[in-house]
Amino acid sequence: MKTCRICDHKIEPFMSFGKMPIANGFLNKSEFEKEYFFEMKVSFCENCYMFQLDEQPDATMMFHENYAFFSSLSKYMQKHFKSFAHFVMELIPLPEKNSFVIELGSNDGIMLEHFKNANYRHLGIEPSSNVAKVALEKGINTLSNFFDLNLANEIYNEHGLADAIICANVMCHIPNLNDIAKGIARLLKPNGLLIFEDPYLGDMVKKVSYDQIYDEHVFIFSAHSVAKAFGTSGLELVDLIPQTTHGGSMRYVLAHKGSHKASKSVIQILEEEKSLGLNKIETFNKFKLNCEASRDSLRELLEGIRIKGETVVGYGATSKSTTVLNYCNLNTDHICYISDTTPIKQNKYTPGMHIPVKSYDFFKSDVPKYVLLFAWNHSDEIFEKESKFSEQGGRWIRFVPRVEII
Ligand code: DWN
Repeated sequence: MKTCRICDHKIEPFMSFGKMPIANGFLNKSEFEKEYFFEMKVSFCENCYMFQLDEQPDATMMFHENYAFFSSLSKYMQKHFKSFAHFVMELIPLPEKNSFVIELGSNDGIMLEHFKNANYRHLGIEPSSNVAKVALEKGINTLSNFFDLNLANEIYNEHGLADAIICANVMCHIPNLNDIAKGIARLLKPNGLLIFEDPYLGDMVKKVSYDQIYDEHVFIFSAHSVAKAFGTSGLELVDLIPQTTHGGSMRYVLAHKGSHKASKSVIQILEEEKSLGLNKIETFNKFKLNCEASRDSLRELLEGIRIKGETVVGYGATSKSTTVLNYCNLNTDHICYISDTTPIKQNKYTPGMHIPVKSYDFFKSDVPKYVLLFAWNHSDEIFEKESKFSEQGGRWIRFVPRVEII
């Protein structure tokens, strides 16, 4: 019997996805033998409503000098982070007032560069040194380190308090969330704001997008669980803004208790979550059955194509694809290679199932009939980019929100 990572309440996993490799652990053939695996089980805490991984590999196995994800590779995400930055600028004092912005997990500076260009005092914290280096080369103040209460104190001594602490697709990666919340409360000005967004539990349950569950995502948040987790550090929800990014995310705005008036959306979305049952274990027992059904129909569909002697290639060697490939036990019999625009992933093999990752040029040189869309959260951008594929009779296979050929 384990205890909850947030409230120490006793918890029991409600499902297992089986043995999983490191989601972004793209590797060479020579590394196959020593590849690391862990059993990926998930739990739901009925006391603080936190959806969480039972076991998470050590952070240094996931975030390091060869981290394989660069945020700026998506044009849509570049636009999204520009608007996120301006959303924050609207809520804090102008740079002339010496306002200070800190971003946790600032990656290659895709968002913080807008604050730099607008002359805000800013600081990025990015543990993966290779992506931090890209930001530093853009002149963005970046510390390559993991954020915790100690680092918060060091930042306070050197820079003082912050008007805003922001992050995107990062907070749900941090297992010692209680310590982080204390560090943030320590660093925020009395009327400062914490603003972060992450894949949303409500969307994951509705769309059965189980591929949001992988080693880096130790939590999948809801407004209920965020309110509880940050409440113990004196921070409360003041706004909730649903986002379409990453297949459905939520932007959480928090502040020191009593410092800001909460918007109507906070009550409204908490009510919606109750009606969706995001505070009940039964919802996740049902989610388990939906995941199994999705897995079985994807396998069946790909088996059917294989028996017909047709080939399928994958589009986007996402972290999410590692969960799908290993949970559904899909190998090169089903998918002969996956195309990806990320140089560090190309000419390597996917974690666990060892499917070759090829460049986009390779994909364009021989476009097959069937393409399995692993980067479904970027479907608008990809369908626009690949419009000729469908016109020339190409068929997309997708598995979120349902398994189908389109
Ligand atoms: O939370 C996380 C999110 C923000 O990013 C991280 N833990 C890791 C990562 O997750 P992911 O790998 O599932 O993210 P994406 O954004 O779904 O990855 C898209 C992948 O697809 C990238 O490897 C780039 C590739 N891609 C492509 O080959 N052609 C993407 C687009 C848009 C394209 O046109």
